[in-house]
Amino acid sequence: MSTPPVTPPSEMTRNAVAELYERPLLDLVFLASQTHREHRDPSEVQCAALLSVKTGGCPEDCAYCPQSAHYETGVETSPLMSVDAVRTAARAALDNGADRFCLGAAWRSVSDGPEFEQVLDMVRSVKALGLETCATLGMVEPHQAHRLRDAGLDYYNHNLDTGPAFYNDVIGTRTYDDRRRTLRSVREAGMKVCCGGILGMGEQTGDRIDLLYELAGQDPQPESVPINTLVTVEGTPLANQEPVPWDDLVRMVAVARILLPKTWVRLSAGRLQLNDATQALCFLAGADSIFLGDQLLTTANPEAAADQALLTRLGLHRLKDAAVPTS
Ligand code: SAM
Ligand code: DTB
Ligand code: SF4
Repeated sequence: MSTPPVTPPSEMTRNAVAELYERPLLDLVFLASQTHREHRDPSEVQCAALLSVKTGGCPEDCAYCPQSAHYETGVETSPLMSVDAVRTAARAALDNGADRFCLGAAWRSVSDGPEFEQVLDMVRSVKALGLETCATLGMVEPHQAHRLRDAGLDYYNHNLDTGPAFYNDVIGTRTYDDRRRTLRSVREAGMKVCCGGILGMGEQTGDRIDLLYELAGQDPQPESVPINTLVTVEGTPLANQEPVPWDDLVRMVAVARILLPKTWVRLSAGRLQLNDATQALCFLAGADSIFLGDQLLTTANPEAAADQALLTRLGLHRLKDAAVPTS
């Protein structure tokens, strides 16, 4: 029988993370499921909605991204949305069962000025609807992070994307340390950290282990970890990557759950490419969060009705529905 790790997950060495990662898949799923049940109600699924408030034309060269101005992807650029339009989208997301609303902008970094003020107003108006708020706007400086927090931002999403050794193969216009700096600004401003990565970009197993080690070693650990599988987009350098084998994804989710026992582990981009059985195994392995709604930022996500049907079939419920008395 497999024994649980005795070292606290946040203090595990890189070798210990690798040993965990290499355990037999079903042992891992069992251990992850046990961990999940010790810390949370495993039937609850946190549901975030995503809205691209400024789309395309981004100066960064992230090789996976349809919004980079470096590639011809056919994504139409659009300027910053109005606060009213964002409020309308957030209200619709709330009605559809989302509990968190995430604003995404195709920016390299936040710049002080009228557009940032408008984003702060967006945060205030989403917060006023009673939704948890999240934003992903690129790099932020400490004073900008403070302003976002003061406007009512609960989470800031900034992904490390992969391990440090593989990172430079994917992104040339900013460094791993830039990302760590932004994460520090977010944390020091008192916001919750949403930080994860992408599978399927051509990384080795060791790079995935490096990413898990990085995420688990943050002190405090991120409150939310999105695990994306690459959505391949024509025109990007990674357009022809092979799909991620289902068991690789389940393994990644399981190890993330064991290493980050109190964190929301989100089965993030790429769900449209997964069948129901794989998603079910991911939930068993401790995934407890999804993006809800048929659109991610520029690519498609499962229809809300299909997700609701899947959750019902698995005996899971949306976090927002948990507070509703059943009798
Ligand atoms: N521009 C900001 C930034 O990069 O920090 C925020 C938006 S960016 C689109 C947020 C994250 O989406 C990226 O860090 C990456 O992890 C994820 N992402 C982007 N394109 C993706 C794709 N094609 N497949 C999977 N994940 C993707
Ligand atoms: C994250 O980790 N995944 C989301 C969110 N954070 C911002 C973004 C996924 C984007 C997928 C490609 C697109 O739709 O443009
Ligand atoms: Fe720009 Fe973000 Fe896309 Fe990178 S991931 S190109 S920073 S929008």
